[in-house]
Amino acid sequence: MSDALPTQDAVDAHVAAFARELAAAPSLNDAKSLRDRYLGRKNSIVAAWMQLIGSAPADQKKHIGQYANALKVAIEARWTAYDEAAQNAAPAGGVDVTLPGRQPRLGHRHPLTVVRDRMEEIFTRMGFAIVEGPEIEDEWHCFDALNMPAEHPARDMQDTLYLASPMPPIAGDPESLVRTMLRTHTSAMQIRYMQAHQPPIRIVVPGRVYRRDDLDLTHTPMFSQMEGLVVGEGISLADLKGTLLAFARDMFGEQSRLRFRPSFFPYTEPSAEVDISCWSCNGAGCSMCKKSGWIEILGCGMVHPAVFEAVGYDPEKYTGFAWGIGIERVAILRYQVEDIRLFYENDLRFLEQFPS
Ligand code: 2NM
Repeated sequence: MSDALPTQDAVDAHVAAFARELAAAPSLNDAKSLRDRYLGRKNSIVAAWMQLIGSAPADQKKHIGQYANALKVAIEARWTAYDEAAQNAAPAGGVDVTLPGRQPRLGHRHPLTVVRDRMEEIFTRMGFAIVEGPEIEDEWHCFDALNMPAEHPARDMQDTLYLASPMPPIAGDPESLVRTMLRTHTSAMQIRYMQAHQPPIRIVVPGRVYRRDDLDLTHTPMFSQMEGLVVGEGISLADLKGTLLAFARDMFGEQSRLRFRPSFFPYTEPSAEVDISCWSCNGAGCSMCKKSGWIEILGCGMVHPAVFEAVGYDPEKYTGFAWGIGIERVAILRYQVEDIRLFYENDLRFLEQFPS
């Protein structure tokens, strides 16, 4: 092509060929050497045409000069357009697609949620259903049905957070106007569940409960519980002990042992407080268990016949057991947290210590 005499057709042919080759150039370096073949000072097509001017007859010098210049301008224009597009397409040096991407900052579950999820998983595998209920309750579900009559000290304003307004009345029913409160335990939901279902029953009820407490290292007016309930024919204290031991071994390790101490709850008879062998020293005595070898972990008992009567179950036919465990207490023991308030302050310096 460089041999072709400078004519307008030759200019058009060179420009078309340059455009075609430029579009096919596999890299910027290939494109640059292509450019040099057309525009370079030496040995390029434009340079060859420029040289022709010197050796051409005087009457043709002007035409050859015009075609050579037209070719130079047209090739330069195409190169500039290509080069600008290439500059915009990638930063200098190009993109290294083999570099690892930036890690996004991931959130994680709250430590109380981790503990609650783990407990739910254990009981789900044992065949329990997870049930949740309302946090605003009435006195019958929270106290009366649980064998806590009107004079019971737990019903006192000192302990319970009553709401200023009653539940919305049901039209035409004056008795529906009842005093409402924040539930002091999730047992109110066990009552609701028994009213709505016939035995056999196997449920755990996780959720927030409220008490009129001042804040300190071990108390918050709101905390979380998980209560469990099993009801059926022939359910015994042995079933209670076996269920809680299976939970303790799964949650705190196979070496766990349990110790049942007689206690009192209005809604169970007999009642017990349960200690677990210290998982830090396995019972030998350390700072974790205050040198006793045992750590108090939950309360439990066989459901009181008065509770069954309140929900319309025949206490001659059915027996059952129930327990209550504090989720914060388990988390405090597991993670050795000094102050229960940390769970509710949302300070990231605390929460980031529990990645999971
Ligand atoms: C506890 C300890 C002992 C309990 C009893 C019931 C119900 F509704 F079945 F009567 N629910 N939860 C119970 C029994 C709770 O918490 C320390």
